Amino acid sequence: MTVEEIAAQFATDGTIGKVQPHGGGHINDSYRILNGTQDHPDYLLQRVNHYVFKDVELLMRNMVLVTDHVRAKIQKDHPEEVERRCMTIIPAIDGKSYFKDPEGNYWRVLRFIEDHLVFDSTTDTDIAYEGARTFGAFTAMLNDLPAGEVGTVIPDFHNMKWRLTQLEDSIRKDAAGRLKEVKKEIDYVESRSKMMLTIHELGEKGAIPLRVTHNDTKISNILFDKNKKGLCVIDLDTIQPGYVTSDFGDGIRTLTNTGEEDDANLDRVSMDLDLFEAFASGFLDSTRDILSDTEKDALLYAALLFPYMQAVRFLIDYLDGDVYYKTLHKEHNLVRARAQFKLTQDGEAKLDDLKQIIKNLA
Ligand code: GN1
Ligand code: MG
Repeated sequence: MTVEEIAAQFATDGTIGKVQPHGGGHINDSYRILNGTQDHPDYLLQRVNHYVFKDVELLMRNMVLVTDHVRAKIQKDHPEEVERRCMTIIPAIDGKSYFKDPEGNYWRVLRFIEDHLVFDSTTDTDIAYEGARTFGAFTAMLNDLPAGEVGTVIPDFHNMKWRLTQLEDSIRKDAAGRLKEVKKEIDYVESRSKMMLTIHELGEKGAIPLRVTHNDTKISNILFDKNKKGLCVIDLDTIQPGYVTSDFGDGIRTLTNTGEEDDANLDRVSMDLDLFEAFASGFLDSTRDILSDTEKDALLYAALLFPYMQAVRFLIDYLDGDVYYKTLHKEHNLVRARAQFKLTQDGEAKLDDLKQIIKNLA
């Protein structure tokens, strides 16, 4: 089926005009459906990667539950802007929240939010603050949705213990014959594994609660309005039960990096303290009243854990032969892993500063 034919399977208003590729992302494919009829909204058509997301029905059920929950809150505070501040899922004509094509691909349609800004990265601390405040507000709106009500889309997604086991497995198999190239990286992983299990252990003990978490809090998953105020949290695929540290940690990982996620020049990769402070400040301004002291203390470890865990994930995919992340060249996952290890090391070197910043804000 063509994307136009697929778009026609949904209960959209107006007519389907041009359908054009939209945005980046390592996992899903997105298209913007331009409305062929004036004064009718555009839409976002997405093919959900079902290699990564094994249970798309569950994923969509979570997405409906969470957007309904959040919409009800936004309705109270910003009744005039509900459709800009919350994703709207457009059902398929059979009423389902997705459409499965004859080849077995899963598709969904969302209302396109007009006149937004997206930042793939930023050095502007106001934008960092706003992004974090918006993610934190999302966490806070979900505070009263019990974690058990959403399903687990990717088991053990941010479980460091399991990621280490997965790495051992990939080392043992050495499926792509690349093990010999990554000895140094593996030594580093081992040398830090104990500290990096801190959050996992707090969770196991029940010292930090399971919440409904977003699990992919990069700045590009926030839509901003034209005044650079945070508008809407997007990319809700990985919503599932998790710890608040995921949403803080992945935000820090992606936002504070002075280099690229896949920077080949490691001198460019470091953790920017001003951006760290801005993100922590925005996140805590929205969540200060709902987080426990133990959760607040755990945020510091999250700042190191998330670059480290992402590095391990890229390393695993490199060893496995690039089966998970889309790659642009043969060494891409290795380059990514090295950049994320560098970010972890820089965070370690700045640990006292990070600690002080969180302490002052919490
Ligand atoms: C993937 O596709 P994207 O960019 O939203 C990944 C995240 C990683 C990120 C690294 C389901 O997210 O967990 O942090 O790449 N998503 C999944 O860039 O694995
Ligand atoms: Mg994502």
